[in-house]
Amino acid sequence: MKDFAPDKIRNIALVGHGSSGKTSLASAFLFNGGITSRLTKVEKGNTITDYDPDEIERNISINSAVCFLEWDSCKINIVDCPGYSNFLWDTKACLRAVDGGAVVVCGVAGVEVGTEKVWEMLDELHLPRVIIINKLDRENANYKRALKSIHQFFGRQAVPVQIPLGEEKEFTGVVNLIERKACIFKKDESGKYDEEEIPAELKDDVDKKVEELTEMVAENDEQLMEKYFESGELSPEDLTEGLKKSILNRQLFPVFISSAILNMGIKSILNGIVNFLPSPLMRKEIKGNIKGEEGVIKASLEQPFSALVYKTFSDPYTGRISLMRLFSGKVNPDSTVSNSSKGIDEKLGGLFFLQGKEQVPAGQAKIGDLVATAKLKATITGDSLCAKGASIEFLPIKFPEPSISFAIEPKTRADEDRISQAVHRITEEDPTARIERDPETNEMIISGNGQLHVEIITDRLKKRYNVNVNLKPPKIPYKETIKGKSDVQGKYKKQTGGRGQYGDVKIKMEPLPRGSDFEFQDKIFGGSIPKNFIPSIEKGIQESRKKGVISGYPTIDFKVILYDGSYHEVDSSDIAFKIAGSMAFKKGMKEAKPTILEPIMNIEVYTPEAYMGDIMGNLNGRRGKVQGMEQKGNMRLIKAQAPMAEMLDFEPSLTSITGGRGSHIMEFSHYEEVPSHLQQKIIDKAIEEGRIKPEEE
Ligand SMILES: Nc1nc2c(ncn2[C@@H]2O[C@H](COP(=O)(O)OP(=O)(O)OP(=O)(O)O)[C@@H](O)[C@H]2O)c(=O)[nH]1
Ligand SMILES: [Mg+2]
Repeated sequence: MKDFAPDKIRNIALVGHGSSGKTSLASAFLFNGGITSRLTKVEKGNTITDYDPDEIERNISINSAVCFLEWDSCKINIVDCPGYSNFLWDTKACLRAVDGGAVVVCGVAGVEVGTEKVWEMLDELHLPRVIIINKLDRENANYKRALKSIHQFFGRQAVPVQIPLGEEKEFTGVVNLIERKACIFKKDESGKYDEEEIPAELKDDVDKKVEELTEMVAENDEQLMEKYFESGELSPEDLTEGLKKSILNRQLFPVFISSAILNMGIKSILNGIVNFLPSPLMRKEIKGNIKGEEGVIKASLEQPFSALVYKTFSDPYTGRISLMRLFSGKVNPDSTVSNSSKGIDEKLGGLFFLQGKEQVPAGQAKIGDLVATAKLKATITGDSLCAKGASIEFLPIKFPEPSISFAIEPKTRADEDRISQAVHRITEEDPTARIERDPETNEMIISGNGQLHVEIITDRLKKRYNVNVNLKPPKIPYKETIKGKSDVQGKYKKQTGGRGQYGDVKIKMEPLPRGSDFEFQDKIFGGSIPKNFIPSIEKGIQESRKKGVISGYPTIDFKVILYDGSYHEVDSSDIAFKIAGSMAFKKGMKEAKPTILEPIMNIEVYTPEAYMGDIMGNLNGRRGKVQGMEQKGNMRLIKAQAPMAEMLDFEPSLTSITGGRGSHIMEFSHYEEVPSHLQQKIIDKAIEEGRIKPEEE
């Protein structure tokens, strides 16, 4: 593998709404870079970055994948990220590995809900970006409409550097506004084109666009502004330099155009990535902890090695593979480094670059590069690695809480035996997947970021680990809390022949605000209970609060104050106080107006205006509360909150109301009390499931 100096590396993520053409663009990039000998296609299942059988079967990206190519003496590392909302957590983690984003917008639909989500993620990380309006060859593609929606969402700073020649079937080429040249593409997907003068009928339009671009670039640079005033124009070199600076400072976002599947416009985009997006050495804002203190990691080869593990996956042959981004220094294969997040040493294996699923030996890795290594012992996604003694730790990667849970049932005993090993591997790779046993019902619960996510996890269980399961209806993670206060005694006393048992506690229980979970306060003065028994009392309460008194769901958002009690010189023990604590908790819970809480989701729905009334009606029928509405281009954004229990089948309703044109994103927001007339149903169900016994109610 050729060695690239850090300033010759570009790390970019292809991001955007589902199906906007990111994987197809990655294919076109790789073909133009000479990595593949023909243009691979998502439909043919032969792309480098959608290699997983799950992806090929569904024709969508489920996992991010890395690939690279050489362009204009630079190495471009590309992370092809998924666009569907169920998998955006992966996209978010991968953005930590790159220095810029290529935001892909569908030329038919314009900006969609996923586009806006990834834009927010890029904003959060202060990443510069280019925009690509793709699919311009497709029926109903409309460049002006797509550009208008980009302006409406992201402002006028999104500035065209190209305009299309024709669209839909007539899309034949592009005009590059910087060089003022027209490129007419051959119709054979080769990417070859003839450079021509700008067609006379477009001249005025091009002049106007060039002027707009020049003005926007000059506005951000005094020297260029002077030049522009004096001569009335800027040279292509000045424009490029000026653009580069404005893009780096996120004052401008250049808009490119393409047809990925016809291989049109791709070379200009690759030039744009090399010319306009920063090298790893230009990153200034990588915050972290250095030797225990907040600081900024210096992007330099001379600094000690530091890297962030942004992804983990398991390969059937190699085992666990960790993908890391180097932010400083260099590292050799087989060296021992420190995992500063866990405070342990890790021995690296060989280092390799990933070309989709292929492993290309890397030798030494340097600042800026994306490399992978196999078989790290304990390192997981989000961990920081660094040279021993350097103690560099990056900010952690925050993953969303799972938004939906289903019960699963192993089909046979053999499946049951295999499941725990498989679960371990799956959750290692996918930090937002959870598979746990519900202690009350003893059911296996699988949780993820949406129905599709959970279906894919169960598919994986079957295909990769030969574990067959039945997926049962979704589970709502209800909780219990209290609305009132109580003051109770829990006394455990047993006299059996020899040594007895004695524990006696008095506690007060009080509600806490939503989201505070649990607090235990020790207010024992004067030794009515010896200090050494207090942890056992808390433990007794902690264990029994996993199960509420009316529905058996875990209890949250309350405080227990231990204020009095008594003990026996001989008979008192840890276990006796634990039981006393547990008894007091149950009694206290019952006397403090217990109630059931349900998860409330934040929902954002994007829809054409015509369906807005129907969607609001539908949300109202789901106990939803509409919180706001915004006009987003020719779409409307509805923001609402609704109970998870009512939203499980929202997706098919939305598709049928909008004929597939609406999209939505849903995430957990907070817990709220279930209206009293609906609580009995939950209690009945809990009894049916064996979560609680009727007399326990
Ligand atoms: N006509 C046309 N179709 C395209 C173009 N680019 C992609 N497609 C098609 O659009 C669909 C989605 O393309 P992908 O490349 O998988 O899109 P993606 O953004 O990677 O999708 P996800 O990763 O699943 O979010 C496929 O059927 C492609 O063949 C294009 O430029 N023109
Ligand atoms: Mg894709």
